[in-house]
Amino acid sequence: MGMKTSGIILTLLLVVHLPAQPGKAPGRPGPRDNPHIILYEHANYRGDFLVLYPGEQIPNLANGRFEGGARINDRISSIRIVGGAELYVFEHANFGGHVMRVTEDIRNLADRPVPVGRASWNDAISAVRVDRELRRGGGRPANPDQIVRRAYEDLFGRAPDPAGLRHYRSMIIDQGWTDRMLRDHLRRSEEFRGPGVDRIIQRAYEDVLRRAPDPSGLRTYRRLLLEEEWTEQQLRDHLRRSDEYRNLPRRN
Ligand SMILES: [Ca+2]
Repeated sequence: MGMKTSGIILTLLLVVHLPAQPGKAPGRPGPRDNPHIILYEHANYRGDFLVLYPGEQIPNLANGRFEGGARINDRISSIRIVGGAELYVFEHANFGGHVMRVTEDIRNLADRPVPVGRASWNDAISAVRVDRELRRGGGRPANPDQIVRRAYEDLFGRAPDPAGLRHYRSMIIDQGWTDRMLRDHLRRSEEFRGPGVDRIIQRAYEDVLRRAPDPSGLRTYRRLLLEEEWTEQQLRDHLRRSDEYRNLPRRN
C-alpha cells in the first residue's frame, strides 16, 4: 500500500470518528435516546452554557460553573430541553424555595413568573435536577382544576377554597407542577399534618366501619398517613381487611 492510499484511508477514518463539532454549544434536537438539557447564561440560548443528563443534579449552583468557567448561580437565563429530558429548577440551594418543572425550551426566563417574591425566574435559579421525562399513559391529560380538586379531597378531605384552587391551578399551568408535585407539597402543609389527616381517617371509618375512629385507630393511621405516606385508598383497603369489617351486618 503506497503512502498516498494510506493517507486517504487515514483521512476517511478521521472524518468518520471525528466527534460532533467539539467546542460548539449543542442545541439541535437529538434522538430520544440521548435526552439532556442545556442551561445558558443569557436569553436566546447565548453566552456560556452547561449540559446535564438525566440522573444529574446540582444541589448548590454556588459550587458550580458554566462549562466556560462563568459563575452559574443566579445567572441562568434560558434553557433547552432535548430528547425527552425534564428539568426541575429551584429558587434556593438544596432544592429549596419555589420549584418549576421544565419540559420545553424556555427562550427567556424573564417571561416565566415566580409565584411570590420575585419578578421572574431569570437569574434566580440556585439548584437543578434532571430526570428522564415521564411518558404519560395514552389518556387525556387531566385538567388542572380536576387535579387540584382531587388532591384536596384525598389529602385534606375537603373541596379547595377559591384562593387555593387559583393558586395551585397556576402552579400546574405556569410552574409545570405535576399531580405528584402538588400532592408532595400539600402533604408538607399544616393542614394535612393536622385536620386534613384526621378528616381522612374519620371519613374512612364512617364509610367503611360506620363508626367514629377510636383513639388508638386515630393514632395508628395518623402515623401511617404522615410517616409512611399512605394514601386514603390504602387506609380504606386496610379497614376493609379487618375482622370488624367482615363481621359487620351486610347492607342491602
Ligand atoms: Ca443571566
